[in-house]
Amino acid sequence: MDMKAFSLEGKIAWITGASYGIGFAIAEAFHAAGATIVFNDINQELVDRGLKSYAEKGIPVHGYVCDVTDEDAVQALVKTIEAEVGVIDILVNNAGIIRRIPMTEMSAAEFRKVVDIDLNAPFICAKAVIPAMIKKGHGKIINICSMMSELGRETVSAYAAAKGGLKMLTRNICSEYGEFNIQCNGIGPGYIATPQTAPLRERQPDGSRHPFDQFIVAKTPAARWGTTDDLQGPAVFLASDASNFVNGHILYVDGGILAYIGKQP
Ligand code: NAP
Ligand code: GCO
Repeated sequence: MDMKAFSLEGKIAWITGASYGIGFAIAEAFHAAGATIVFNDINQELVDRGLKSYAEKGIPVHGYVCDVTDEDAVQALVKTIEAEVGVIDILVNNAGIIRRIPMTEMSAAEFRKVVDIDLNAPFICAKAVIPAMIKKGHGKIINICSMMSELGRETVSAYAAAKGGLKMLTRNICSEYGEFNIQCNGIGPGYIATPQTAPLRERQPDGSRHPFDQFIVAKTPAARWGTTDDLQGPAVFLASDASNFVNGHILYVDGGILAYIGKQP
């Protein structure tokens, strides 16, 4: 086997919401594999923060302000990227939010906002890049799903509904566009230490670990929270030619948590 199959040389990758966190780590890995990196975030402050962080790592990037829920803005951004950088070979739908609110206390507007960013936006971004991928004869779309694509828990009804839908959107893009040599797969991170999960890891007033932190570590065979680095190899694999016959698959990168019933208390 030629290991060049894992290379992203010559490829243009757009990672949404990648000023920091998981998206930033994926962009870092794609750069190391040879890709040209494009990222967006929701405002100039975050894009500037991202540009500074990438520069500190010596990673040349193209950064743009774009709210991925705004279809006109996304369509315009893709045209700008095509003019300024080139046709997008790899899309990573990473931008996402979570709101942890008991369902009966959550407003419909709050529910809609989570679904808009976590599910509607991946549809909007994929719809914007697929036509050029068809013309080019290949494309890779990676949707950042979640363990909540499979499991529920208290207070995350909107997020679980969105991420469950994102799993099926992934399978449907595979079904509809696989014949054009477009592979659409998902990555389902387990519990990863990023700003999004910081509230679940906060030290208690007495200095003890957060109960949820202790719960997750006990529930994970790897006995630790994941890091964004844990997602880099799987992301490069799904973005590369090495995965050209993998389609509609959700690759769970969770330390084994989905396979494990949990330690006896
Ligand atoms: P994060 O630290 O909150 O970063 C998400 C990024 O997306 C932020 O830069 C955020 O900007 C941006 N964003 C939010 N709404 C946007 C919009 N409308 N347009 C453009 N950008 C937008 O999250 P993360 O932990 O890196 O997670 C990244 C992805 O992985 C998300 O889809 C998340 O659901 C998923 N995930 C995370 C975990 C985990 O344990 N961390 C596990 C499974 C899946 P703001 O800073 O303004 O919000
Ligand atoms: C939560 C967490 C999870 C993780 C991730 C797990 O509140 O349960 O935020 O949802 O972010 O999605 O895969």
